[in-house]
Amino acid sequence: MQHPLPSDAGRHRGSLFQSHITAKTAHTSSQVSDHEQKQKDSPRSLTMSGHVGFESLPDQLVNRSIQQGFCFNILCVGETGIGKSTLIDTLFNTNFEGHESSHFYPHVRLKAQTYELQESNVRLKLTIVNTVGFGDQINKEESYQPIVDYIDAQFEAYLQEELKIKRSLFNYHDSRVHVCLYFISPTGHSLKTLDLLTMKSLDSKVNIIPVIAKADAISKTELQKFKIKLMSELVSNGVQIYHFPTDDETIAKINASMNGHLPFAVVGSMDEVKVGNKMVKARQYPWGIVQVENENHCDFVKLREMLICTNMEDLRDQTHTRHYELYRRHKLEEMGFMDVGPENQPLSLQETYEAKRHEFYGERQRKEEEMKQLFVQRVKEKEAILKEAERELQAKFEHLKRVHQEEKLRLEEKRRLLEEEIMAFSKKKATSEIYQNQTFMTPGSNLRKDKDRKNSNFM
Ligand SMILES: Nc1nc2c(ncn2[C@@H]2O[C@H](COP(=O)(O)OP(=O)(O)OP(=O)(O)O)[C@@H](O)[C@H]2O)c(=O)[nH]1
Ligand SMILES: [Mg+2]
Repeated sequence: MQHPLPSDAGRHRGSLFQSHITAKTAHTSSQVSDHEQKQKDSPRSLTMSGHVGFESLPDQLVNRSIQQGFCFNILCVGETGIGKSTLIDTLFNTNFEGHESSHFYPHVRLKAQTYELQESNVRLKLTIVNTVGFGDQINKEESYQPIVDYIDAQFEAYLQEELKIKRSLFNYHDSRVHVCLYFISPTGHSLKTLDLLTMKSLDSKVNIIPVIAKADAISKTELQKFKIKLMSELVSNGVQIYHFPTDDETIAKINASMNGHLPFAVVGSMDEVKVGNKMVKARQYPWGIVQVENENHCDFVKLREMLICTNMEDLRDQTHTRHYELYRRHKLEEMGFMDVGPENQPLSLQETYEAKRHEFYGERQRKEEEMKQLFVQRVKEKEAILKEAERELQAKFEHLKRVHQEEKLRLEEKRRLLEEEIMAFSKKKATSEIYQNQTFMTPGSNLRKDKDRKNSNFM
């Protein structure tokens, strides 16, 4: 399990095509008997008569790993000001120029920074990812989503590189998160809902190591009770935290005992204080000094030992073989890839591809047919609507024509009557004029008498 491999994981570990090769072998061999199969599978052990040299293989691996360097990515999740940066600085004995975050960000975001470190001849590309604004919003419902998204995005980037035809995993900067240090407030009470929800949504994606931050703020007896309470809450809520592996006998004992100290209660400080005749990292208070590296004061040394010295490679390995594998499996299944067919027969990538293509064409044809039918139906519906509209228009037109005709007839009748009236009137007028003229021309007529009478009145 503990093999000092660099980030070039794809070459040494399961690749996309391996499952296919294994499946094919199993399929052909199912035709021979179990006994024969066992004989075929188990290699014969032989004794060599002299030195060959492959005993240097582990050294070759070590040399190559040292040449290539290592990478390790830490995600720090915790409320603003809980001591994330101080702890990381103390862990790596460096000042990673961090800035204080504001408490007024509307959303949680993640800030990643990569550093190149070197210890003797071992180079480490270290990425520190910090949550910014975690726990500061009034509504904390979405606080963990950006963290989940960040972890998934790093898996996705690796998967995309792995799926490339021309992949270069050997010099790929693996940004997948190897460990999540989850900072718990030293309240002495219990986990907050946000802590539980966040850890629950991350536990299948990353190795979580919970730590009790600023452990100098809690008394010794309270701390023990707090640790027990936290662990029981994690268990009862089904949160899977990272346990130091106990399957490698060289470190099984120390790891098993360290698992009993989880969650580590840590204190961080880069300040050096003189204790006796030695300068030690500590936090100084009016009533005394908390020494960071004193195991009676806090679990900082335990965390550093476990995280950096003993289990860094296991954390990298678990990230690849467990968390990334799960992500990759879900993603490939989502894309329609399967190792076995519906009747449990092994399926090659080619077969899956062909089946998918077939399914895709079938689906496309079905969709095309559906679209065609829908189109014809729509055209028919539209035609019917248009015909109906035309019919209505025609009826309207006929109605108007009839009304117009009737109006015309009525008007013509009126005109005829009027003309008759005019004619009658003209006749009457002519008759009356003739009569008037006759009356006027007659001497001594009444008209003349009237005129004379009028004239005499004026004189
Ligand atoms: N009592 C105590 N204070 C600590 C401890 N670690 C850090 N602090 C103090 O807490 C304050 C914030 O520490 P940071 O390390 O900046 O916290 P942070 O979580 O990185 O803060 P942001 O990045 O702004 O979210 C500083 O004043 C530190 O000195 C600790 O273990 N105990
Ligand atoms: Mg910080």
